[in-house]
Amino acid sequence: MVDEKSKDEQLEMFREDPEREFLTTNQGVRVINTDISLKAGERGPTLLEDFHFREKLTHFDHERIPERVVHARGSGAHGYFQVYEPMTEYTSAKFLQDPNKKTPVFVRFSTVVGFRGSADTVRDVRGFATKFYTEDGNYDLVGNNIPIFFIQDAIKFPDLVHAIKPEQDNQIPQASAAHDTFWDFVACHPENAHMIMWVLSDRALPRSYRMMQGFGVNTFRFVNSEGKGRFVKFHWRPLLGIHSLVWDEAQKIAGKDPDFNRRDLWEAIEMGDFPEYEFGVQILEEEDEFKFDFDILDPTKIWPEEDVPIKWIGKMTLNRNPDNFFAETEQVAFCPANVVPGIDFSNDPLLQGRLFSYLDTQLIRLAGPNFHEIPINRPLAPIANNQREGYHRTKINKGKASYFPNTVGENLPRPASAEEGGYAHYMEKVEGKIIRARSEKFKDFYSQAKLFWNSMSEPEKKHIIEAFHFEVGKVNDKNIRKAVVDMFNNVDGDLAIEIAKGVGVPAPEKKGGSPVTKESPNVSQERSEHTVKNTIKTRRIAIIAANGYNHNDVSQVMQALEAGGAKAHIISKHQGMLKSSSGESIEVDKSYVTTASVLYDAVYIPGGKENVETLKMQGDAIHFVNEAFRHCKPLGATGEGVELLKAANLPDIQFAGKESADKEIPLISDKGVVTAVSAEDRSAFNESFTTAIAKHRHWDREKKEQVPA
Ligand code: HDE
Repeated sequence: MVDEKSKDEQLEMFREDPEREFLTTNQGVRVINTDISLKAGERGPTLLEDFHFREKLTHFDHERIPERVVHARGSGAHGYFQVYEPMTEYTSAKFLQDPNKKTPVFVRFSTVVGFRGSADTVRDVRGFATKFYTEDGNYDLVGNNIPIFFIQDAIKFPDLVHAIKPEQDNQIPQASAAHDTFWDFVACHPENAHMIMWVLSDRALPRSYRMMQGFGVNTFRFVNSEGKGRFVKFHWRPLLGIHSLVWDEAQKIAGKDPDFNRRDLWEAIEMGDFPEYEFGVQILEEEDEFKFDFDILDPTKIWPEEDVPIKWIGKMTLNRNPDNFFAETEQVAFCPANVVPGIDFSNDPLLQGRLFSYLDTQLIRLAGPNFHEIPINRPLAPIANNQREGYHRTKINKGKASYFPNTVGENLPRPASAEEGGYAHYMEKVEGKIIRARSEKFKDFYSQAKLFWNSMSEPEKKHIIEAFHFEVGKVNDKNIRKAVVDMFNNVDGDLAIEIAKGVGVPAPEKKGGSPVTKESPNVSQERSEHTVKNTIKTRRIAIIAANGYNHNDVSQVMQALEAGGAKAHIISKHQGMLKSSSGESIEVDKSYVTTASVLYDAVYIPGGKENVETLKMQGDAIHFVNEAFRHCKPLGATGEGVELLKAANLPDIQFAGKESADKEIPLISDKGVVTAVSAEDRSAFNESFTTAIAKHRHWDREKKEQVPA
């Protein structure tokens, strides 16, 4: 019986608490000294017979394995999955039948392009790979946070990856698409158009792995116990909503905290804020295969949710951090070909290639064919077959025979029938000539790129144009820049004109564009019904303070934030204790030099005359406010704290306060800047500030470009 604890229990057999009393060699011999090598005389050469020295160095010399060729940088977490209701009608997969069953999972989130030590917040697709340890064997859903892909056929994958990785001669740039070879590739491959729109959108800058969607991308199949198949696409949606960073912020975080997303995931799980994602499927009857103006096997196309709604069928909770990064997160091996009965493939040509590539890459990355024995990769279902040798084999199979059929080993292990749980491939009827071609509908490169563009909110459109300016603006070759502009003229003429303005090439001579006028609001993060803007759960709020702060203000706001599930940090010039105007004290969590506004979701400034007089003289405090303002984050201030916002010269913002000796302006919430001065308004402040934080960003401020950041 597989349950929530099964994988943990299996891993327990391999865990070792390192606090043993004596240091030993790998042969278990106690070591007498590990600091000084064995020498011929105090000043003589080191002796070869110092086996401890040799073992220690040799092991160290071999401590690296090749990083993944893509998705090298990742972070993992354990958890479990639970289905809402039996999916018997659609699939025989056992982990999708019983709502009481908790199937253990291991998830690895990743960036794609950067090397293992690169920064988290680069503009990139994010991997979202899930290993379900089911009673039928391991099922891997190896997805991304963008529902489509750059190319239509796996044979182009090496070209794509060679183009986007750092350039051949100098290995520049790291973890970035903003260079000539990538945009050359884009301009040579119009099938990229739709994916580029997504990659230049806010989707490529997730605020947190806990706040991004996941997609299976390729078309798969559900097959029920009667052998009926249906096409499916898989989706994950985070219960915290879908939220992103802004580009300037993302770049700064890459310096301030390159581990931003990794740390966020780790800390959330450590604090018990377990990330949760709903699992959804779009299900398509086989008879509807040709009903659409796109080919359902084309991985550069979504199935718009308006046409094929998502059925939300279960929930995944990530509740445990790995014990050891290398053993688990680095050595985990995902493969889209790892399926269980009830889940099958489609002829999507990208998927077909993926089915080959993952096992192949793992053979070299994990050095041989026995990597399924590495604890994190072991299924919970028993393994029995005749594959027994090869590097790093740990299992000791007893008996004489390693072939089938046999008479010396009771003819076991034997193949199972479908009724006994044997995997029966879906009996799809296939006909055709051997040919290098794709169906006609694959050639429509622009309609869904336009659909995506049409669906964006105004701020999202602005971000895409700015992303083009950054990415294409970094391309040295003007011909490539021009080719990109011309390519996107096929998507939307106005978009092409806007791109051209920022990248130093002329706009297209003739305004073009796809005729598509349809929208699909759920592809927009802002407009999507899958996003959530009514919770402040797990958000980080910076409280900027100095000596003389108003203790009542701080404790009230902290209480309200914590009640909503947010975390507040006190930030000041120095670490240590601050004294309030009424004599209490509070510990500073971070100093200006150890943190920055970009690492927080919102900023609050409490009252206190001395407090604000001090903050007004600190460029770092003013910068904190300015930067948060420019990144459209909620700002809150009460009492004299409002004076700091005023000192930061925030344009066109209305503040609460005294307008004249006898006129007091009450609580104001203007474009996410929430201020309260009178005691009465302060009681309403918490709710107003919390609402502003739940909204995440206040884009109407973006036009205030005069504010420095
Ligand atoms: Fe992958 N991909 N991929 N990919 N992919 C790998 O496998 C590949 C694609 C994805 O956290 C590699 O073990 C080909 C789409 C994730 O360990 C490799 C093609 C999607 C991860 C590989 C694709 C993905 C990988 C590198 C085009 C979203 C990281 C290391 C046909 C659905 C998994 C490894 C982890 C990793 C091949 C395209 C997702 C080389 C040939 C589309 C999340 O096998």
